[in-house]
Amino acid sequence: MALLEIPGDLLGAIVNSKNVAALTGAGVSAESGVPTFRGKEGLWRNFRAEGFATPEELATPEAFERDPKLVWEWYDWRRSLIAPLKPNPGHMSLVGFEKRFEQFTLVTQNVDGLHRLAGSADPVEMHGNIWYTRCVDEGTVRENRETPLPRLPPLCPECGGMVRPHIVWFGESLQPSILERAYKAAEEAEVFFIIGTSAVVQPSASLAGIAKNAGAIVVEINLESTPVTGMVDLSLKGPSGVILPKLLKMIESA
Ligand code: BJW
Repeated sequence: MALLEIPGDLLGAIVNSKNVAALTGAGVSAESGVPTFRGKEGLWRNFRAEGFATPEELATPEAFERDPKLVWEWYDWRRSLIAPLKPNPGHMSLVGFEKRFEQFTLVTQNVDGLHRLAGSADPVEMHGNIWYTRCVDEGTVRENRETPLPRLPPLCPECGGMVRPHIVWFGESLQPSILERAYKAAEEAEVFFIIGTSAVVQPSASLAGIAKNAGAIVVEINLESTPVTGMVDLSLKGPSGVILPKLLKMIESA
C-alpha cells in the first residue's frame, strides 16, 4: 500500500499526541452509499419536493409545520436507503484512532448512525440521528428503526401526538450539552481532523478554526478544497475510506 505524503515532523507530532479529535461529514459515509448533501450527486441537487423552492427548505421546522407528511416521506425514503448500508474502512479507521490515542473525541454532523455501527463508542452527533424520533408535544426521544414506517407522520406511543425526526434543522439550535462537548473537544485537541465535510454549515464548520486558534495541528481529508483548506496544516486529498486506513497504519507503525 502506497503511503501518504506527510512531512516527518508533522507525522511525529500526530503520533505523539495524547488528545485528538475529529469532525466528520457526509463524505465519510459516501463510500458506504449514503448520498452527500451538496455537490452534483448530492441530495440538495437531486431531490425535488412539490411546493418547496429548494430541497434545503425541507430541512426546516417551517416545512414540518406546513407539511409534516411530506417531510416524513423524505425521511422515510432516506431511512430505507440507509438501513441496509454498512460502515466503510473510513468509519472503521476512526474506531482504530479511538483505540490508539489516549483521548479521542469523534464529532459528527452525520445522522446515519454508521459511526456507532462501526463501533465508535460515543460519537458526538451534532445534528441528531435519523434512527430516533422526538415527540413534538412531550419532547420524549425514542429509538425507531422500522423501515418503511407504517404510518406517516408517525405518532407518539405515549400521548398519541405527532413525532418528528430527532434531527437539527436549519434555524434550530443545537442541543447545548452536545455543543459543549464539541467545543471542548476542539479547544483541547492537539490534533484536529476535519473529514468529508464541505465546512459550510455552522456552528460545526467553526470547530476547525477553534482548534487551530487553540494551537492544534489541523488536518483535512476531502476529495476537494473547502473554505477551511487555506488554514489547515495538512490537506490530504482523496476518499476518506482510502486515506484514513493508510493514515492509521502509518501512525500505528511509526
Ligand atoms: C468526500 C468523499 C469521500 C465526498 N471522502 N470526502 C453563521 C453564518 C451563516 C449562517 C449561519 C450561521 N450560524 C447559523 C447559521 C444558519 C445555518 C447555516 O449554517 N447555514 C449555512 C448553510 C449558511 N445553521 C443552522 O441553522 C444551525 N443552527 C444554528 O446554528 O442555530 C443557531 C442559529 C440559527 C440561525 C441563525 C444563527 C444561529 C443548524 C444546522 C443544521 C444542519 N442540518 C443539516 C440537515 C439535517 C437534515 C438531515 O440530515 O436530514 O445537516 S444541513 C446538512 O449539512 C446536514 C449536514 O450534517 C450538514 C453538513 O453537510 P456536510 O456533512 O458537510 O455534507 P456536504 O454534502 O455539504 O459535503 C460533503 C463533503 O464531503 C464535500 O466537501 C465533498 O467533497 C466531500 N466528500 N465524498 C472524503 N469519499
